[in-house]
Amino acid sequence: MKVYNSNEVKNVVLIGGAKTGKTTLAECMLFESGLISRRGSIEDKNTVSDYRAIELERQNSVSSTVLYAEFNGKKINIIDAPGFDDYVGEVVSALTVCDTAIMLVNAQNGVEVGTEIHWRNTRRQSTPVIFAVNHLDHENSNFDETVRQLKTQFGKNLVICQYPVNPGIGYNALIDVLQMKMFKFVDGKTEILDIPESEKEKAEEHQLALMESAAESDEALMEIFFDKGILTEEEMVKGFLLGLTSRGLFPLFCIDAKHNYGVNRLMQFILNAVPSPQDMPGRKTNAGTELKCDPKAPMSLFIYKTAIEEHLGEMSFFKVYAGEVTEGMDISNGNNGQKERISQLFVVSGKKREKVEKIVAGDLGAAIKMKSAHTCDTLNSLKNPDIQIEPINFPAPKISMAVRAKNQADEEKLGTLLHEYNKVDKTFSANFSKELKQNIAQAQGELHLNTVKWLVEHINKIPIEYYAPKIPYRETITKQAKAMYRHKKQSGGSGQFGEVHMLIQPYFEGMKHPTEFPVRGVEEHILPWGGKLVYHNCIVGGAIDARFMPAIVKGLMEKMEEGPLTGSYARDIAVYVFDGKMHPVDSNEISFKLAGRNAFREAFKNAGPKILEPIYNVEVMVPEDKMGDIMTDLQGRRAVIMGMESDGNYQKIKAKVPLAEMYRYSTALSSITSGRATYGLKFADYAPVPPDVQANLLKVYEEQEKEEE
Ligand SMILES: Nc1nc2c(ncn2[C@@H]2O[C@H](COP(=O)(O)OP(=O)(O)O)[C@@H](O)[C@H]2O)c(=O)[nH]1
Ligand SMILES: [Mg+2]
Repeated sequence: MKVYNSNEVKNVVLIGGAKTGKTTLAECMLFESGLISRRGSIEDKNTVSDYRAIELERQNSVSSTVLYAEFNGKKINIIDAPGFDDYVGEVVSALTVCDTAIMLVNAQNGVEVGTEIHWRNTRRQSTPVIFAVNHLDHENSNFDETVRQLKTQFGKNLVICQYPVNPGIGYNALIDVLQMKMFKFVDGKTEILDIPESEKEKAEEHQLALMESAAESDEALMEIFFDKGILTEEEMVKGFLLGLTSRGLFPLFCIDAKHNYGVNRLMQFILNAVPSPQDMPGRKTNAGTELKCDPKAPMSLFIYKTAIEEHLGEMSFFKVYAGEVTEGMDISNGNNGQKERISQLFVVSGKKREKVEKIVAGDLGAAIKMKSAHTCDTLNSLKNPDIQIEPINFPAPKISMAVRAKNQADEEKLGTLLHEYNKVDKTFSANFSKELKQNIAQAQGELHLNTVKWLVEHINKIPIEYYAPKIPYRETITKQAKAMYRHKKQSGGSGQFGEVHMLIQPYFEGMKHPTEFPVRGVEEHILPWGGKLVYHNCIVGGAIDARFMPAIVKGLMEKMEEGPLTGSYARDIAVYVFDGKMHPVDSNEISFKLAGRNAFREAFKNAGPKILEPIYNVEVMVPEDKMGDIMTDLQGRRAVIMGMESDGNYQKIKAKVPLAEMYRYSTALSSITSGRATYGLKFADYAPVPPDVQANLLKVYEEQEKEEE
């Protein structure tokens, strides 16, 4: 394959709601470029993009596919992204390396949840967007209504470059306002005709609007437009390039991906008018500098995706940001200092790979068998070994589920496997929680979890099941209490003896010490599970030897780790050991550890003990008409509403909600809003549970303890 220069490459990502036709459009683009001689279809399970077994079975994309089309002597890299929000990680990584997003819209449905979600992703990453209205051949497709919804939702900077002449069954003609021609699709051929009389007025209206929009992007163009009242196609294209780059203009095209109508023209537009990698602002580095796409600079490339490919192992997908990478090149990983050699260099189209000698700044490629390179790493030439490009901002997981192998014997294998899976998918993680004694999987949603389950069961042949995760409760106290405990054991030879008197009280910043005894020493323990244990030595007159103090603290710590109420971690407690007794022969460390631990347990019970539960900050984006239902549902989850903001036709509800009430929230939200809402959550703090909840938790724990006895 030819080596493409930076200005001969365009990187586009296909986004949009599920089933809008992204994968089918990708197939058309490959066909138009001559890479394939026959277009596959979703129904026949033979598209280049959806080639993975899971995608063939489900007939939708679950991960992004990297493709390319060589077209008119240039190269268009295409990333076909999955539509469902559960796979948002794949979209975010593709948006990071692509310079333009093509948003597909189904003309039957107009703006869908997916359209809005993906729009927000492009906004976050400042990616230029082109709209491609698809499915124009359906009986109930509605172009005008689709455009109206797009304008309402995404603003007036939407510029109609094409409109359909005969949408609906038999659709086969569009007016191209940029060229002021009619495109008619007959028997696999495109006829470019003069605009018929009946369409002239409408076309001219659109043309004027289009010129105005293009002129608005640039003062020089504005002047030409004022002077002459018209812009040439070339001038318009220049305006488009500027407008797209600054997100001041969003061109709209018409396609029919099923019949491959309008795709060739869309590709021409991509070549001529969308930003090339050199037109885009540089990528930020961790050092705060900017890495502009410069083929002459020392080489830096960024790994945006890692996939496990059959028979090949890990494949690293990258974008070259500066310089050029060649086969056999020695490189250094900016993130971990490891040296590597690029043994084989590829360009990829679905599962097909072609070996290449060289890839230049701005272009996408892939490599295999990297020793220490992971997603988000920067690999550099040895001249500039330390560059680290800013990592991809992957969304935090939204749901947690406990997961286990159906056969106990597979448990260990599963743990390793899920851990490996995190390398490939940064929006999924699984870790064994020592606290909950469960393997906790975290993901974007239930569809995401099910995809992982499918892969583990079909590819690794380990049957697994998800079940409810335990809640990481905490325990603390609300008032002062005293207790003493004497540990005494007389058996045969040497005995055990230790007696500890203590006072405990809630710990908080600026709390006051009790005044009845002097504080002689303070030890502050920051607990690994949050909060503190502050230990005060108040012993006078040598009632307990200093050498037994560490044993007492150890005993306390043991009980803090397995709280007296429900066995959960305890936190934020101040302990004062103010008296005790020793035996000249029988006192030893173990005795004081036990005395300390049991005195603590007794005191704890009388100190107004409370169970605390994790509270999360939850943000829900809901369509306005569903606000009431969502609020009612949230209130049923013991939520405290913190505020509301509007964002287009959406309302953002901010609330604090106990984690215990968020179980299966994504399913509930989805069923209330028919999948039109999204949410995110983040740990906020611990707060006491209401008395009825506490009573119930105590009861459950007691029963559990009895069972274990
Ligand atoms: N009639 C019609 N069907 C289409 C069109 N584009 C895609 N499809 C069909 O819509 C379904 C979803 O397409 P797909 O490419 O998988 O959508 P994706 O989820 O966005 O990748 C498939 O059955 C396609 O054959 C179109 O323009 N017209
Ligand atoms: Mg798809």
